[in-house]
Amino acid sequence: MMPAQMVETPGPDYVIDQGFERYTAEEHEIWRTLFHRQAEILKDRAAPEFLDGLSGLGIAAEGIPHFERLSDVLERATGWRIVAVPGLVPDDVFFRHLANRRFPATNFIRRWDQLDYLQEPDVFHDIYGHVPMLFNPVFADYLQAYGQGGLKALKLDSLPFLARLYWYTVEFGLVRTKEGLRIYGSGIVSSKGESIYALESDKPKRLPFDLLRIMQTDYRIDDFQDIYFVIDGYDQLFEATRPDFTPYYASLKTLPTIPPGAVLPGEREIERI
Ligand code: HBI
Ligand code: FE
Repeated sequence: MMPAQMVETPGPDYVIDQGFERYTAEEHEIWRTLFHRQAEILKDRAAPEFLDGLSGLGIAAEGIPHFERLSDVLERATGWRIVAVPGLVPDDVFFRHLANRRFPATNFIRRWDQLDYLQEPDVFHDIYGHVPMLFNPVFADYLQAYGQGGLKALKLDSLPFLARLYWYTVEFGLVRTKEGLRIYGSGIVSSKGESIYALESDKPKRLPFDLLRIMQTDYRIDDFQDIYFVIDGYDQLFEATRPDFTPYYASLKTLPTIPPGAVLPGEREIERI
C-alpha cells in the first residue's frame, strides 16, 4: 500500500494511475461547474464534430470521467486511449504517446480561483477540451500523424515549427461551416472567455489555414490569441501532414518569425461570424 503522502513517481513514459477514487466531491463539483458553463456557451460556437464527440463519448456533467472507462469507448471509435500523466511531459514523451494513439491527460483539476484561466493544462482542458475531437476519425488520424511528425521534428531540431502547427490547430483552431465559423481548438473550447472572444471580438486576426504561414508564426501562451487560422475541414489538416516536412524546416530556418498579430501584404482576413 503506497503511503498517502507519496505522489506516484511516473515511469519513463510519465504514465501514472489516474487516482480516480482520490477525487473529492469538491473536485467533481468544479468539473460540473466548468461543464455546465461551457455547455451553455458552446451551443452555437463549437464545431459539430466537437459536440458529436462530447455526446458520443458520454463525457457528461456528473463528474470527472474515469479514464479507463472513457478509453474503452474511445478505443472502439478511433483506436485512441487516454493515459494519465502528472502534467506537461517532455516533448519526446508527448509525441511518442500521440504516435501510438495514446492521449496524455493531466489527472488534476484546477482550483475554484482558477476557474476562468490557468496556464497549464488540467483534466478539464485535456478531457473536455481535447478528447471529443479524437472521436472524429479524420482528426484522430491527424493527431497520430502529428505525433509521428513530432518525433521526426525532434531529430531535425525543428520542434518549434511543429509546436506552432499544434498550437494554431489542435489548441486554437477554427473551422468554417455553413452556419459560419466554429471552434474545434481545445484551448478555446475549454476557456469561457476565449470561446466568445475567438468568434465575436474584432481584436484578433483570422486567416485561412496555411501550413507554412502557421509554422512561421509565433504564438503567446499567456493571453487570448492575436490570430486564429481557419480550416475548411479536418481532411485539410490530415493532408497537410502527409508530405515530408524536412524541406519545409530547411526553408523556415532561413525566414524571419512572423509576430502573432501581423497580417502580411496581400493576406485576406476572414470576416468574423
Ligand atoms: N505534455 N501533458 C502534455 N500535454 C501537452 O499538451 C504537451 C505536453 N508536452 C509538450 C507539449 N504539449 C508541446 O510542447 C508539444 O506539442 C510541442
Ligand atoms: Fe492542450
